[in-house]
Amino acid sequence: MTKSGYIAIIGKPNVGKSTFINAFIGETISIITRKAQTTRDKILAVYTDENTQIIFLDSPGIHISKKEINQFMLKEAISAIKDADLVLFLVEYNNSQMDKVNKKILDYTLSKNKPIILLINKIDKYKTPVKMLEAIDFWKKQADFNEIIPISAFKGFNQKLLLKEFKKYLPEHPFYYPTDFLTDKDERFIISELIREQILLLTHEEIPYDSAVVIDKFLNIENNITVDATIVLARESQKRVILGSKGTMIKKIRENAQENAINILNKNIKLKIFVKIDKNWSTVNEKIEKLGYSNKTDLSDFL
Ligand SMILES: Nc1nc2c(ncn2[C@@H]2O[C@H](COP(=O)(O)OP(=O)(O)OP(=O)(O)O)[C@@H](O)[C@H]2O)c(=O)[nH]1
Ligand SMILES: [Mg+2]
Repeated sequence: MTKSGYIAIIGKPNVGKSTFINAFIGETISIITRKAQTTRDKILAVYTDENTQIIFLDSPGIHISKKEINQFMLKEAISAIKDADLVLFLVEYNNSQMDKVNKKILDYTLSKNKPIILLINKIDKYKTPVKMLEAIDFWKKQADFNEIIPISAFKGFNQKLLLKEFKKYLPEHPFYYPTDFLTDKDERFIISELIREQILLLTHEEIPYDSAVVIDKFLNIENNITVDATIVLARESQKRVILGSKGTMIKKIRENAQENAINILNKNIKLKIFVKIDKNWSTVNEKIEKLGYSNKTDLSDFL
C-alpha cells in the first residue's frame, strides 16, 4: 500500500519555507528572496518515490494586515492548513519567540487537530550548539509538537530522516498525481514569478508589494516560447523606478528573468515586458481578483 498526503509549510514571512520545499524536491518551484512576503500564492510541489507521494503546499508567510492583497495571501496560507494531513511549522533560529503571530498560527493549527512538526530553520546561523539546544528547549514548552527538528534548508538537511518522520503522519492512500508530476503551476505562472522575483531583488520599499505580473501572450512552438508580460503597478511614480534611468532597470529585470526562465524550463524563451498602472490595485478587491488573486476561504475562525 502506498502513502500519500498533503503537507502544508506554514510560518511567518522569510523563515525559509520556499527554500525548504525547493531543497526537498530538488527543483526551483517557488521563488526565494531575502525580502519578506516573497511567496504570494499557495504553490503545490510534489515529491514521489516508490511508495510515497507527498504534496507539499508552500504558502505565503503569515502576516496580518487589512490590505486586500495581504488578506488574499493569508487566505492562501490558512487554506493550506485546512487541506493538510500534516503541518510543518517553520520558525527561524533568531525569532524563536512565541510572538502573537506564531501563537495564532499554532493555536489555529491545533484547533484543527492537525499533527504539527516544528522545524527550527537556519541553524547554520547558530554560533554554538548550546544556542540550538536552548531553542529546542524553549519550543518544547510552547506546545505539544509531534516532533521538533532543527534544520538548515540552506546548507542541507537529512532528507531520509525527515521523510521517515513525515511518513508517520501520512495516510495510506493511492497517489494523487502521476509519478512525474511536479507542480500545479504552469510555465506561464513560473515565468510571471521569475519576473516578480527580479522586482523583489532589484527594487525597494513598497514597489515589490505593489507589483503584479500578468502574462498577456504565451506562444509555445516546438519549445520556442514567446512571452509578452505586463508589470502592473499601483502608482504612477512607481513606473519611473521600474523603468529606471534610460530604461536600465526594466532591461535588467527582463534579461535576468529571461535567463532564469531559460535555465529552469530548459526551453528557448523570448520575453517582452510592458508596464502599466492600475491605480491602488493592491487595496481593491475587484482589482486583485482580476489579476488572478482570488481565494474564498473564510478567515473568521483565524482572525
Ligand atoms: N542562513 C540561512 N538562510 C536561509 C535558510 N533558509 C532560507 N534562508 C534565507 O532566508 C531568506 C528567505 O527565504 P524564503 O525561502 O524566501 O522564505 P519564505 O519563508 O518562503 O518567505 P515568504 O515567501 O516571504 O513567506 C532567503 O534569503 C533565504 O536564502 C537557512 O537554512 N539558513
Ligand atoms: Mg516563500
